[in-house]
This record gives sequence, structure tokens and C-alpha cells, in this order.
Amino acid sequence: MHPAADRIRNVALVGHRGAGKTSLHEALLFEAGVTSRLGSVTDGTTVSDSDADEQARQMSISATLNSFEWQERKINLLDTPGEPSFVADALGALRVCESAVFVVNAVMGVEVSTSRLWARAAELDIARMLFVNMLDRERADFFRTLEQLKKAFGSHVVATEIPIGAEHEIEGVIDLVDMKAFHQDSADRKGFAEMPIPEAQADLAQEYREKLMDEVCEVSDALMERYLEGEEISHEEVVGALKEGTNHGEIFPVVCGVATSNLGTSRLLDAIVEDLPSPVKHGALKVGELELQAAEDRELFAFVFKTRADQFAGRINLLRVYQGALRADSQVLNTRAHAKERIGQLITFAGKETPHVQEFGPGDIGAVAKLKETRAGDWLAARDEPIEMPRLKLPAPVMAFAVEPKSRGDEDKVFASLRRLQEEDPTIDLHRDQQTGEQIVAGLSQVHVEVIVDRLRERFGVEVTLKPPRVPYQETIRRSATAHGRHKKQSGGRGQFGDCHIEIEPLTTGEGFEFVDKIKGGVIPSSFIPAVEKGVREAMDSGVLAGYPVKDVRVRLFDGSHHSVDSSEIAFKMAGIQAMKQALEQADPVLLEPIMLVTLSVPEEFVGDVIGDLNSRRGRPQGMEPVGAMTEIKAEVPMAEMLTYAPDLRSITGGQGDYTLEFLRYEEVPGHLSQKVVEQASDERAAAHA
Ligand SMILES: Nc1nc2c(ncn2[C@@H]2O[C@H](COP(=O)(O)OP(=O)(O)O)[C@@H](O)[C@H]2O)c(=O)[nH]1
Ligand SMILES: [Mg+2]
Repeated sequence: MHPAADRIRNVALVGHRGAGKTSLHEALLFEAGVTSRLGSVTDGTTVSDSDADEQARQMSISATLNSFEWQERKINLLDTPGEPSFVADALGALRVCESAVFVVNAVMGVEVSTSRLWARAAELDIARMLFVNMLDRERADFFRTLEQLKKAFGSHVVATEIPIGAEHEIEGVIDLVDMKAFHQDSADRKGFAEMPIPEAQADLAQEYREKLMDEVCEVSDALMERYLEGEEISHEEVVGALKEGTNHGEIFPVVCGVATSNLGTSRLLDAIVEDLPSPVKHGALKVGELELQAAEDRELFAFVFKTRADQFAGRINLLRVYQGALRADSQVLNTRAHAKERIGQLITFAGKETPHVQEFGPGDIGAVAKLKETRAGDWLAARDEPIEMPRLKLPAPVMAFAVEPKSRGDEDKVFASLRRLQEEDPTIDLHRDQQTGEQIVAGLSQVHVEVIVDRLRERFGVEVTLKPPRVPYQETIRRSATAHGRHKKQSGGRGQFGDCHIEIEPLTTGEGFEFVDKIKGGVIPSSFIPAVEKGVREAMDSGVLAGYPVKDVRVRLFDGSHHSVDSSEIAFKMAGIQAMKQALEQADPVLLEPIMLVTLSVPEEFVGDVIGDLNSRRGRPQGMEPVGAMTEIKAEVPMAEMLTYAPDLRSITGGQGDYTLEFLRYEEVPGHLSQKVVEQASDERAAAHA
């Protein structure tokens, strides 16, 4: 019916943007016979990156799943985006796989995302293998890259093959386990034929064979002893130890090739099957009290790791079965919504085809369409069991834009479509601007938000314009002050009366808000005190300087009075607002701005220009270090100076620089700049009321 769990390999292709993951994914599908032609990223003809925006930008934005057979195993292969703005999909994919193949560019070596994703894979404790790609390129160097990898990820990174030839003369590889050489039969660009180890490389091969054996024998003491005594270690023993070591993160095998000419891919497929663990071998998944085992005879638990919204096809959920089996035409429970879901068809992906299957067994990964409630992060189970996957640590959305529909009346459609895109991308934040009422879309970067706009158009047919991002300023106070608020109205019948005295004082940054009730003798009845607090909070939503939210203030309510007939909640709330506004005016209010940590990766020759530019943006460089062929620069820069940085960095570095932003903290805006923000806010208010 479905493949046995020990015959499944779930593998994520991860790495820095441009290392060749999508091309490798394409080559693996071609090699496995899923497709009959090798597509290319430059022509926009690959199976993965099939979205129009991915083709236009020549970069992967979503994870793509394809399933196929190799050596009687089922491989579920996930191509993932390397661009940091779309890291959610890469992390989501890593989480449901036992293993990852890190794709590394043999010219650039270890890059920023390579290291970051490595750290996440280590946290998730998954088996890792590396594919050194682009050996055909000028200045590509397998051995230099290997040394870099060892330096970055430790001595357990070890080559199981080395290339024959280099750059445009790359021909094939030497397998260090069997000490056999293979070259590509260039006629059909498929498969590998055995050849004698070239004379000139015999010594080199022997040297690297020994390095491999040193690592492999470390896996078991018994093996090491025999190895040191010069005993023969059999092929089976080497393969067994390699697999054991890889599964436990004690060995990280390195293979190599050229994705775009399908060189080395059949050997990579062999290595995936032989060295990487199956769901059974990798062991149970502990989630809270539950221990999920990839076993047939247990009840179903399947985790939805990705949702894709589509105007026509509806919602497609990608899921991983951890235990039991998921059947077509069955009923399961969504444990978050506590609701039944009808499972219709089960879908797999194989190139352009989407064959349906009757069942996904334990350990398998596949898709299901048209579920009502279910979305990424949910569990589908046989019964309503409280189960929650630990949350992914994702970067915070720091780049906000206001979106406006191009045609009036499309507001609801825009919002509904944004909501659906948010379902598939947890790093999107949607909210309304308190002051302007504008719909704000925040993402991880400018490119991220631009992609969201493209998707609104392509998938939902709505056109929007982006307005320059706004900085989420805040306000706070620098000293204490007291104030009196009194709301009194006498108009005919019953009047209104509320009266309060408050004192406010600064809290340390990040403490937020504290309300202390110091009323004695019931001068304000306790039933009205929450109303005063409500008023105070409302006044804090929009500060007295420029209308930004007020933070880090303690408010002490210490006196007041009431009237037995005329007092009401609304009257005390009004008094609270009044008192707070007055108090803020007198407490030396200041404007705060978000400070970001910007991490840049640029070629060395641009470092000077990039730092100079950061200085002109009030940036404070924090350090610099070489990472592979690039230099990584860290600097603290106010968000206000980084709003449209992407095109500037692109022009400084000729498109070769990358950056990410991370929120650090709020800091006071320098006086002259603060004045500008205050003036701008008052102009905007004037315009809104005109
Ligand atoms: N010469 C050469 N180019 C490659 C190779 N692999 C990928 N490329 C090219 O490098 C670019 C980035 O590849 P892509 O697969 O999109 O990288 P990804 O971002 O890791 O998915 C594309 O233009 C590919 O055609 C390779 O092995 N050799
Ligand atoms: Mg890609």
C-alpha cells in the first residue's frame, strides 16, 4: 500500500541563496527519472521555483516537495529558500525531516545562511550531509571549500568523495569508501560509469581515504582498535559505521558535483539512501508527554508544516505523518480547532504530476487539499489530544509598509487575501496603524513585502500600492509629574462627575506600564477605579508629542472624589484621560525609535563603502569578520535610516550584498530629528482634519 517507514528518507535541501539547491533538486528529479528533461533556473523551467514571482526574481520563495523512488526507497525531497526573508519555509521543512543536505557553493564557500541554518539543524538534532556544488565554475575549489567547512562546522566534516578535474575540466568523482572512480557519460548526462582512478590522483585519493577512515573508526571503539592495529575493515563495516555516525551527528559526509550538468547526483542519491536515517532509525519524536513512533499499528498523529493558499485550488496542506497512517476518504480530528476534518484525496508531487495515493504511512510526507480549518502548525490525529509542536524561533517582522488598494472598495478583499497569505507565512504581521487607520503589512525585509504584493496580484487578483514604511516610534517620559483630571457636566437631568489625581513616573525601558491604586477611604469607589485605568491607558495609546504609543510609565492614582448620583464609569474614564494627558505634558516626554541590528554579508572590496554608508545612517559598527569569501559586518542602526536600504545596498555592492535586520531595543531620538518627527505628525493630523 504505502512504503514501510524504514524505507523512507525525508530530506531538506538547505543552504545559502544561490548555492544551487533548486538546480540540484531539479537534477535529482531528472536522475531519478521523475522528469525527462533537466530544467534550468535561468530559463525558469525548473520543477521547484514554478511560481511566476520565483521565476521573475530567480530565487526560491516557498519550499517545494517532490517524492520519488531510488533504490527501492521513497525519498521525500524538500527544496527550500536560502534567502533570509523566507527562512520560515526552510525552518519548517527542516523540522519535519530526519536529515538535511547542505548545498555549498565551491566558489563562495561557507556563507551566512549556511552557518545559520547549520546551527538550526544542530538544534533540531538532524543528520547532515554536504554537497559541494558548482565545481565547474571558475575559481571553484573543492579542497579549499572542504577546509572552510571543517573550520566552520568541526572536524567531523569529512569527504566521502573527491572530484576528478576542476573548473571547466571537472570530469567525475573518486569514491573514497570503495576507492573507485566514476565519470559522467556526457551523451545523456545521466548516471556515472566506472573508470580507473587517474594515476595523478592516486596519492591524493589515498590521503583523503585515510582521513575518512580516521573519522569512520571513531564511531566505535572496537573498530578503532582494529583499525589502529592495521586490521582489514570490511566495506560493510565502513558503510555501517558511516551511517551510524551520520545518524548521530558524529560524521558529516561531504560529496560533490555540478547540479546544472547533473554531475555527481546519482552518487548523492545513493548516499541519501545509504547514509541518511529513515524515520524509524532516527527514533521517536517527543512532543510533551507523547512519544510518537513511526509505527503502523499506532494511532494517527500527523503534523501540518506548510499551508499554501490559492484562489482556485483552495488551501493545500503539506503534512508529515509521525505515527499511524492517514487514509484518503477518512475523518480525523484537528486538535487545535477540536473539529473534525474530512480527508478527501491525498496528493503527492512528482515533477509536474500530482498523483493521488490511498494512504500515507508512518514517517511519510505528503499533501491534502480542501481542509476546512486546518493550517500550518496544526496536528491531525485520531482523537482530540492536546498536542503542540514547540514554536519555531522565527525572526520578527521589522519592515512595515502601508498598503492601499488601487481600486476603492477593494479594502475587504485586500484584507481577506492578506490573511490567507499570512496563513502560509507566519513571518507576516498585519495590523492597523493607530493614528492613520492604514492597513499595515510588516515582513522581514523590503523584498519580503514586495513578494507579498506580487502574490496578492497573482493569486488573488488584487492590486495594491505600497506607501513608504513608517517607523513605529514610541513615547516615554523622563521625569515624574502629578495632574488632576475632572470631568463634570450638568445638563438637565442626571449629570456626569468623575475626578481623579494621578502621579506618573518613568519605568526602566521595557517595563511597559504599571497602574497602582493608592486610593484611601473610598474617595473614589473601587468600582470606578478600573474606569480611571481604562482612561489612562487610552491616553497612552496616543502620546502628547507626536501621537505614538506611550511606554514605560508607572501611574499612581492617589486621590479623587465622587458624587453619589452623577458619578459613572464613563465620567471616571474621561477624568482619567484628562489627567493622563496633562501629566504626560509635564513629565518631559521624549520620542523613542527602534534600533536594529543589521548583519551584512558583502564581498571584501565593498566593506569600506558599506561602512561609510552605514556611518551616514547614524550606524554604529559592532564588528566584522570574514565568513567564507564574504565579510560579515554587524552594526546597530536606527530603523528610520534603514527603511529602503535594499536598493542602496544593491547599488553599492553591485547586487552582491545581503543583509538582515533584527530588532534590538528602543532609544531616544536625538533632539533635532525628534523635532522633525513631531512636526511631521502634527502636519499629518492637520491634513487628516482638513
Ligand atoms: N555553473 C554552475 N551554475 C550553477 C550550478 N548550480 C546552480 N547554478 C546556477 O546558479 C544560480 C543559482 O542556482 P539555484 O539553483 O537557483 O540556487 P538556490 O538559490 O540555492 O536554489 C542559477 O543561475 C543556476 O543556474 C552549478 O553546479 N554550476
Ligand atoms: Mg532555490
